[in-house]
Amino acid sequence: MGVVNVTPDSFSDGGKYLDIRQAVAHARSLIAEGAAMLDVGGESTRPGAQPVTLDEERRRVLPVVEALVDCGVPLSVDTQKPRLMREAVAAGAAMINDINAFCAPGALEAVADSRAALCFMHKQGEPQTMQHHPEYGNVVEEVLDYLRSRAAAAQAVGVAGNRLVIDPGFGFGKTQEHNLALLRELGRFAALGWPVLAGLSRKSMLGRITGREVGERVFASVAAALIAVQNGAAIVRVHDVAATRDALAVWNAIRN
Ligand code: HH2
Repeated sequence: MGVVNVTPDSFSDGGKYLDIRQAVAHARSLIAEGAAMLDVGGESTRPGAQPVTLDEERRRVLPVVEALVDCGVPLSVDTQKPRLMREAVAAGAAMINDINAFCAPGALEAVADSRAALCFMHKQGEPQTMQHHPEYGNVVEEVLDYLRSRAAAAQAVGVAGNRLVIDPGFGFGKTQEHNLALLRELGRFAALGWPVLAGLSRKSMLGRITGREVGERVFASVAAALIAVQNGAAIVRVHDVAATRDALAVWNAIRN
């Protein structure tokens, strides 16, 4: 899954693709690199990010979805806003990716009566403050329980189990130890039976390991994506598609 951020403030590529034409061109280059799907987002959720209004997010996201709807790969829209979820699905989005796990009032209902997939991500707290004091008794058990309960809530409003995707939410209200434990134990998430999405690309947990700035985390990101897939991830959300594809191709060749 290639990341298309139509934002001025995303942590790794903020401002680069804010213009609709630039975002669409970037999306097409990710497809040419081998992205099997794209995730279009109009609101940064990095630690400390400020929320954007519905109008602004809509203005960023919908024209990009409309321009790419026939691009040949499924489109995911990264949003927490029920109105935009509905509009994105109507515009042809195949998945809604919600870092808030469809907890906003009306979010589940906005997508339930469509055929779109729903990606439920775990986070603790809100982006503005989530990295201040993340705390868990047992991070793996708590995140598993949370995702199980959100999947049950979706199924209770009529969403078929085969439309669900789950994501432990790396970096969203988690310390380094929490993130590493979740990556190490990712197989337990896959064992729940829903496809697991892992978003590790260029994140600060990789900066902490390597000592590298965000623009220099490609190798670490590729390693992390490969480990995630080996541990059961079905989808890896990445900025560096070509490099990730190559690493996965090597792994696949050996496996097969
Ligand atoms: N991470 C980011 C955004 N959306 N969605 C899911 N399901 N999982 C993730 O790990 C995830 C996500 C943060 O990355 P990015 O989009 O590159 O930055 P920003 O939030 O600053 O736009």
